[in-house]
Amino acid sequence: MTHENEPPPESKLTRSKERWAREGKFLTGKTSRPEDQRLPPGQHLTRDWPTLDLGLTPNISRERWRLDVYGAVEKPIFWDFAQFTAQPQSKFISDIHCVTTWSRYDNQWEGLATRDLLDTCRPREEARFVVLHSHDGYTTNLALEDFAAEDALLAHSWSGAPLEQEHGGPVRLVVPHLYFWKSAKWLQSIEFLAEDAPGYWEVRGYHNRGDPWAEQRYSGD
Ligand SMILES: Nc1nc2c(c(=O)[nH]1)N[C@H]1C(S)=C(S)[C@@H](COP(=O)(O)O)O[C@H]1N2
Ligand SMILES: [Mo]
Repeated sequence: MTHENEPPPESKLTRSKERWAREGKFLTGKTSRPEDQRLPPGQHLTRDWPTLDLGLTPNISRERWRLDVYGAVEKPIFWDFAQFTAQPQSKFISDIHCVTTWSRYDNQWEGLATRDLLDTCRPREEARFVVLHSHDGYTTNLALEDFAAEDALLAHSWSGAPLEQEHGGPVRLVVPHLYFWKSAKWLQSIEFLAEDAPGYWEVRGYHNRGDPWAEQRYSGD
């Protein structure tokens, strides 16, 4: 993982990160694993990249795309694509684990780290959950700690090229430590909430959290 922009030596950004570190906020329990334990239980490795969605492929150009961040935040955001890419850029390499049992290693993503987004929008004290809203009507929910994982980002590029429309371009969320249904494609808005609000698959029998290492595939697992 590399973080390309050097943050200023001291800012409200670094101060809030220090505070989170003190409070143990956003800890996901993620640890680096030896290679033979890299594949979560019940998963198999694939080299291609399957497309999974509701059967709609919203056609949103980078010119028309906007990001709306609202709800329990000190500073709501409404960015066009140029404003979005003017934010600090991160490049993360991570594995994909889909609940339908395929996994794909070493995906190279580029975009805005969710932690950098949080430094800008500043969730209010009561904010505990995040709901992602997408252009196809899809929604998915995350605990704030999961959204804020150190390798989670709002990605506009994959393998050095603009993220393809079928994979959620212009911008999708990527949360590598959870099953891939949490990684909303065609991202439209991000809502911060005090109470949890299960999304499209979460109200249709999928697990509310979706940790692949604990095989949290379906509710009741
Ligand atoms: N907007 C939106 N995001 C979505 C979905 C969807 O239907 N709509 N499907 C989810 C599911 S179930 C999976 S497995 C991944 C698939 O991403 P991919 O098509 O890039 O492999 O996107 C997730 N994000
Ligand atoms: Mo999925």
